[in-house]
Amino acid sequence: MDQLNLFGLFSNPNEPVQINGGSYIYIPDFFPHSKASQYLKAFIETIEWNQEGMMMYGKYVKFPRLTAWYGDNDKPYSFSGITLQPKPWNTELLEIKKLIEPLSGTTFNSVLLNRYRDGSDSISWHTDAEKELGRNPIIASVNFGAERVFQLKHMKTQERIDILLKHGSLLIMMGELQHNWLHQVPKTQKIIGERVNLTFRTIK
Ligand SMILES: [Mn+2]
Repeated sequence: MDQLNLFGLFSNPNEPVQINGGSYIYIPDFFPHSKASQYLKAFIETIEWNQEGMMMYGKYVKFPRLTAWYGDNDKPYSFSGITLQPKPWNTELLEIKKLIEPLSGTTFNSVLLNRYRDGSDSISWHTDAEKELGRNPIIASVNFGAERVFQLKHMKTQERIDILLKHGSLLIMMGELQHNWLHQVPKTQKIIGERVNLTFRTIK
């Protein structure tokens, strides 16, 4: 699927966008709307969601979102100070994994799911540079439900990139992005519904 770019030349929307110290691919309509809605419903109904938390300044604080961890092995995965054991893949997760692997140029062995119940659920500035993902991890993020703003911030220059993650969209972060850019999904005052985000990863 080619499209005309700024210079009147054909460019491939699946080509990575090069940014300062990283690259990404964003495909807003990767899944047809109706298919994306089916996935949203299935994940809300069938995933075993948990509200994790962590100790912060001597106090237990719950994360403002629900999470779940699925994968094809029993390697524990640590992030934000917590460790999760994966549950086995289900049909929908395997289906999506197969669809996104060719574009990502890699195979994934696990997926972290995040469920943002409304605008007050969020995730604050962080990177996905956990050491079990190896150097320059490829992370494929699939989005269903309410549109939320995904923000990137360069660690040195503070340069900012905002991407509105649409229902049925695919965002692949690659190259050195996790070493140079933080990302977050901020809270919003807007009255919005649920969003389910799947981030496929490869644990080494
Ligand atoms: Mn992340």
